[in-house]
Amino acid sequence: MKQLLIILLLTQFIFIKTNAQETERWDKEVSATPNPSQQWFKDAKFGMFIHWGLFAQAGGVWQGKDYYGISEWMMNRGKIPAVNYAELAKKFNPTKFNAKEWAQLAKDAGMKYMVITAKHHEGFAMFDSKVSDFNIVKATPYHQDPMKSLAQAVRDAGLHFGFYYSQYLDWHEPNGGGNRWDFNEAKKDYQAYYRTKSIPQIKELLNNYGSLGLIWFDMPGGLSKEETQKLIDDVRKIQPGCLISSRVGNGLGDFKDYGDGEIPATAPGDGAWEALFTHNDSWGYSKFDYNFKTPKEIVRLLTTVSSKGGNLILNVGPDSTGQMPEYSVKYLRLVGKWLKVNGEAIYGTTAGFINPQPWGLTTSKPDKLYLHVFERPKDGLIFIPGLYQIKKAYLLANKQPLAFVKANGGISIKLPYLIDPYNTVIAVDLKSKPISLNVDAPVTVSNQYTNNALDAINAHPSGKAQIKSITYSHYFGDWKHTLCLVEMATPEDGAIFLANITTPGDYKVTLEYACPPALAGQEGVMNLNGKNYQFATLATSDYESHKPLLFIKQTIAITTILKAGLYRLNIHPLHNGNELFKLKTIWLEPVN
Ligand code: H79
Repeated sequence: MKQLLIILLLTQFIFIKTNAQETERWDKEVSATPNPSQQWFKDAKFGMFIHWGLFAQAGGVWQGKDYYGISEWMMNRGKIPAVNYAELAKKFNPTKFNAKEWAQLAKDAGMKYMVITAKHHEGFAMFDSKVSDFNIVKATPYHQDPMKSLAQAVRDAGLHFGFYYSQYLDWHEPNGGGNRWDFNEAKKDYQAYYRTKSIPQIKELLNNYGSLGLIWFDMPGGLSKEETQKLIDDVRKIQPGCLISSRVGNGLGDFKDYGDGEIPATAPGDGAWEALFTHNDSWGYSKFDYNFKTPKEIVRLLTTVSSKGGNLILNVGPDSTGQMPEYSVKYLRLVGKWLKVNGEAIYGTTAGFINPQPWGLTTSKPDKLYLHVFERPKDGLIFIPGLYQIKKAYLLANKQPLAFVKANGGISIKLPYLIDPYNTVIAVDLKSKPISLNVDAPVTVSNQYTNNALDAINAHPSGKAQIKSITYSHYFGDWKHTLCLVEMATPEDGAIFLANITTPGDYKVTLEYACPPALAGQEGVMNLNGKNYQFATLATSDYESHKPLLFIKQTIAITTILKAGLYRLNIHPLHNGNELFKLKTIWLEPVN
């Protein structure tokens, strides 16, 4: 029995390792000397990503089989022979494509740049290419180059235009990366692929479509650091101002891209960076994917990324007729309406210097702080810890001045009502820029909110415990990332959370975590308010990056806070054992 358990645990360990390697293929490092013409990118904050290719023709269906998950990977998943997949081109005829409409949609959405797939991993060029006949002009009944008119329309609309180009993966070519079902890996000559297709096509894109704001490389491979630098030099020679994404690989590139669907845990500093999300779960058009983010979710996502100082590039997947999904059109325009009123608090801002608060997030400009209120406290007092002096505060939407009062440890601004359910912005004129962002500051907890979250990011880990971004997926390739407190396996591997509880009363304490069935039942202990609370863990699911990760909410304590003040919550395993759980959040719910 014991041996079986050990084998079980070992195999799990191996799984975790290989999965980690697979998902660490997102290069996030950039050159120490990035392209200096990146200010437009830093100020832009919001861009449109478009995934368009033969995968839109299939929409996730191949020979009657439905492939849920990211549709642009269907060829790889189905190990579809390249010659058969290429047949999709014969029907690809986007007669409803209208470059001006797409440019107008991006503009109406408040986006400042657009990036479209010139060639995704399937190897099909969505532009007129002399390098390969496997392109939209030669191989489809459409016979036109949509990228020509799109590049023009986007620039005419005043936006920056860029191409996505998959530089290494090419499932159509014997020498391209990734296709091992048709072509023998041992016979692949990546250098030949770069020399005869990848680099010549990149040069076509740089030479034939006017000024490019950026080239978005993805999934590097097959090149040494020197060779990657040479590729960058080639780009620079043709278009010196064109920015390059970090996924060019080998720690080079001008701006950082995080993992698909990932936001960095904290503001990463001054360099240019981007978080990339898709509107639903697939990047390419998928017939069954209706999990579109609502306008409120998009506004809050954009705000979250801005509050850490980065850009959000949000993807849409047009279908094979050239039409954008109905809900993308509708919801992006609503986001644009919000930005028309509140754009000042997003464009050209830098990371907010106040920690995330129970009411929302902040962005900043010199002498200005913007409070993005997602949830109004019951008494309407927006408490800003660490800020003691301000000139004035007003609602950004209608300039209505707001009263403010000194509070214990900061300032409170009185918000009479929420003017916008997506995000109500309060602009604050500062006397001087105070303290900088401090992630270690205590979390404000009170009975003014229906619930209070102590998130993994707020933990002060000790021993082997650490805060980690855990990657998993639902269907296939639709990556999700959740920050968790992990590696707590002995009583020494624990964490402390600091809570500034501003209103006395009873609070319910609930742990939200994931725990593999084989490890459930281990005991932990939480110390709060002078008392130890013991618990045993419950089973959720095994962790594997290619599967969903389930979380459970388990209430472990109720406690009476008699006095407002700073409280330390300490949590750790009771005995030596295996990882206790992956702890996402500790909830402190006021009992009113
Ligand atoms: O273009 C979109 C995705 O198609 C692309 N990036 C965004 C912008 C992308 N390419 N690769 N990946 C994302 C991640 C690939 C992950 C992999 Fe796997 C893990 C490849 C092999 C293991 C998932 C599981 C895909 C195939 C098996």
